[in-house]
Amino acid sequence: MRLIRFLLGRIILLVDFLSRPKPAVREKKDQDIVDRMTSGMSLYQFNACPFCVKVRRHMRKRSLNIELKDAKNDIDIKNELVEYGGKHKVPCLRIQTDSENIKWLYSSDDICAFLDLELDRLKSV
Ligand SMILES: N[C@@H](CCC(=O)N[C@@H](CS)C(=O)NCC(=O)O)C(=O)O
Repeated sequence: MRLIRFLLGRIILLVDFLSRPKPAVREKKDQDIVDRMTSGMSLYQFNACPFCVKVRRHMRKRSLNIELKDAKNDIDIKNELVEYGGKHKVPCLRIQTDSENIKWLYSSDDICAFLDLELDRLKSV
């Protein structure tokens, strides 16, 4: 079972690599604004999880530079996710808006939708 899961993971990573979306290109000043928007975010994820790959592709296509945290191999990050996020499930987006305001958003669909909403919000200001 472990071997099958491992092999499936490698296939997912290979297909992802071979079909990677092109990143959006923005003027530097616009990318700086987007980078500021994502600066308080980090994605807790597993390298070969298909839901995490989906979110990473979503980020890449939109050129969203969000810090990746390995919640599978790094025990401190895994513990952080469980303690503050509430469960060991990935992907999970940690969103820090200020020193007291931190949100933990689970589910790949919700994360992708949230990121698009944030981008739309930037365009409208
Ligand atoms: N519906 C969720 C599914 C997420 C999911 O099932 N993630 C798996 C990894 S692929 C997980 O976190 N499993 C918990 C574990 O392995 O401890 C999503 O779209 O994000």
